[in-house]
Amino acid sequence: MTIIVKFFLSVFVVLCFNPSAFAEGLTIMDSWARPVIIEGRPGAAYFIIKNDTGMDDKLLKATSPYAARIELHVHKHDGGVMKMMQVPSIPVAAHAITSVSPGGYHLMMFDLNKKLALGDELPLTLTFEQAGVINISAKILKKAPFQK
Ligand SMILES: [Cu+2]
Repeated sequence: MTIIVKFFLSVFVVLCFNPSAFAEGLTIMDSWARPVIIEGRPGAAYFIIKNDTGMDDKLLKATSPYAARIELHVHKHDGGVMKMMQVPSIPVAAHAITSVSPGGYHLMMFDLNKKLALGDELPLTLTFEQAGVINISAKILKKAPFQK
């Protein structure tokens, strides 16, 4: 087997067994959500969007069977005060990464019909303008999976 064939085979294997969700060159990585132990409290979900395409894209909508409503939010510094506001979409430029993470963009989930305990999985359906629908499962964690 030539080196090149081996290379393509290994890429194929990586793509097949990578647990992150991807569609049309858009990859969602490191998805997680905060625990919600008290009923009625809103939840927050985070992930990293990697756009390997040559086209700008944007997250337009998120839904979950566990939440009546999910809003796209951003945190902004405004006169020394951290404010949270709803945004119509979350952009991810061509060949770029957008981090949906604490202190920045996040998904805010309202009227959860289920407590989110550590270790649980939260199914999320993300709709992008270009890439379409991507289904992910966010792990309930205290902090981002890449944080030590
Ligand atoms: Cu929020």
